[in-house]
Amino acid sequence: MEDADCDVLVVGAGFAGMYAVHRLRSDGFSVTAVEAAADVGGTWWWNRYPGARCDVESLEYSYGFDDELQQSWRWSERYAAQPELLDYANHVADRFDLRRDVSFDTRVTAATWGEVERTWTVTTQRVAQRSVHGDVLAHEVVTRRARFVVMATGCLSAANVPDIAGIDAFEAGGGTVLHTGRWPHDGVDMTGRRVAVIGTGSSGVQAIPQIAADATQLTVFQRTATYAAPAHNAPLDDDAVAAVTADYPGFRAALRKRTTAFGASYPPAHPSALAVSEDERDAILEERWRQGGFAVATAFADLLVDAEANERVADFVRRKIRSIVEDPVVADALCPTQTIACKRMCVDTGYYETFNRSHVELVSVADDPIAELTASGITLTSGASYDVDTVVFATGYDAMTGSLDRIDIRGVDDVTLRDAWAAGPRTLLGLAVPGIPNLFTVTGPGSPSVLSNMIVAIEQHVEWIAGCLTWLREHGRERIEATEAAADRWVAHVNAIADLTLSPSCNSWDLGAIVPGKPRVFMPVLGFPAYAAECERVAATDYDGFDVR
Ligand code: N01
Repeated sequence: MEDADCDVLVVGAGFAGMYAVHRLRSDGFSVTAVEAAADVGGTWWWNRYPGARCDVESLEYSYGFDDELQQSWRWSERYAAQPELLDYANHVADRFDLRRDVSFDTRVTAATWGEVERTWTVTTQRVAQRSVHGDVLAHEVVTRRARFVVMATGCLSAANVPDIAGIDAFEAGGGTVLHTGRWPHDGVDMTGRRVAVIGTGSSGVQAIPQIAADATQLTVFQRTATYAAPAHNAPLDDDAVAAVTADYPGFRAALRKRTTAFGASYPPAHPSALAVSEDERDAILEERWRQGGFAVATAFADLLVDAEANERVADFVRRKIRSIVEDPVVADALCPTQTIACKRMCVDTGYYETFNRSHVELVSVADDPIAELTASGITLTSGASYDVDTVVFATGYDAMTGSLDRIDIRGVDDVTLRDAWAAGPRTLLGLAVPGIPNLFTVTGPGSPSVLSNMIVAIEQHVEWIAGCLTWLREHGRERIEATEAAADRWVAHVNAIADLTLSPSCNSWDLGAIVPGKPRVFMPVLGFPAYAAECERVAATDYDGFDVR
């Protein structure tokens, strides 16, 4: 093997990359990380839209790998807002002196495996000059070589801006175009503006009430109505914090035993929505609505496996929407018809109430899609037009594969990851790809990732990868690759589990449905504990399913 610049190159310095740097460094590997943003934080560095907040409770959505770290941090609210999450990322980076091994403002554009050298050559572009608006005016190319690559590029980081004609014309006419995941750092003053928000997923649902508070006029373009339950966010009181911090390790261990690795505050699910009377069911759901967050979505164990059970819960939420929204026509349009909790349920603060405000209009684009942006606003296919001066795309992400696909990754025999995944992503455990040796994906497609608590999923993956690299070192091995057969079995397993549920029944980004033309393959695997046990089994059997040399 030829000399490399470092043992491991980590791509990304969000929560996954930060922990990878710390853990691999602690295990005696030389590590370099590269990060496209100017600092740590990943998702929470980019997502600065008004109302951005995590929908997993803050005491759960935080690292558990170091007890002194978790005892050193005090969350202020039940659900942390983006600025506090970014402060937390900075706190971790400072505490473990992570930045000394991270090159910021550096984007990976290509990574090529050298079979003879058993080394990755990674091409990066480092920003050399930015305009006052932050646009990259010049960059320099820097090449690095590493024995292993860890892709900590995030599941929801490649922004999806629909291919709608006329964006240039709109901007030339003085209009402002924004995406929730690429929000300007100095904020946007919406006062006096006529704003359009396109998209009503988690990001739109959080941003819409906040934008409505400042804008003169807000028009929401909805393609699919969404189910949202109230967050009931509030400051965390000292007793609630102490109840967890008194035994943080026990709390974390209990989280890892939960299917989603979050939701410890929700009561256990009732066995079936169909095994109780209508009154009992409504009483259970009322209580869960009062608890807020994902308590409704986790009320009954058969919610995601029995269509009738699902419909009963969906009906409850629709009745809630109708009780909140005053105009029955608008309420009707806001009532979703698809399987509830098939797409991730939204956790809101005043979302449905916002449509009672006189300056807020809901426009359905389900049957009358947006045709184009013009110098003065938005025109639908029917010809209906809306004058606006700001368009906010809350249109989500090229989820799970987008951030990897955008890099020219070439493995054995120059096979590209894009080609290998042309019919949909194919991995072993969401960690490794056949034909792409010595490269690991953190929370990649085929792992629980976004269907679980991302921080728990990240810790489990980074620890597995660190354990694998340590094993290779101890056994004098230098090359590891997932086998085709094991990856085929794993993809079949992921889809077989999904097919036992109602999860594939809606147009979710889990299926790649947000991005036109993307293959429809169910990407994340359901069930964190069984997944983690399988990862442990593979490691304990000297990496069954991997070709190790
Ligand atoms: O994106 P989404 P998101 N014309 O893909 C619509 C996490 N997250 O950024 O449903 C018109 O959910 C699209 O319509 P449809 C969380 O995991 C978490 O909101 O495809 N509309 C949909 O309404 C979440 O699930 C938090 O018909 C178009 C919306 O845009 C994930 O990120 C906060 C369109 C996209 O919704 C993604 O959430 C934010 C078009 N051409 C995000 N294209 C919290 O922790 C797309 N849409 C709370």
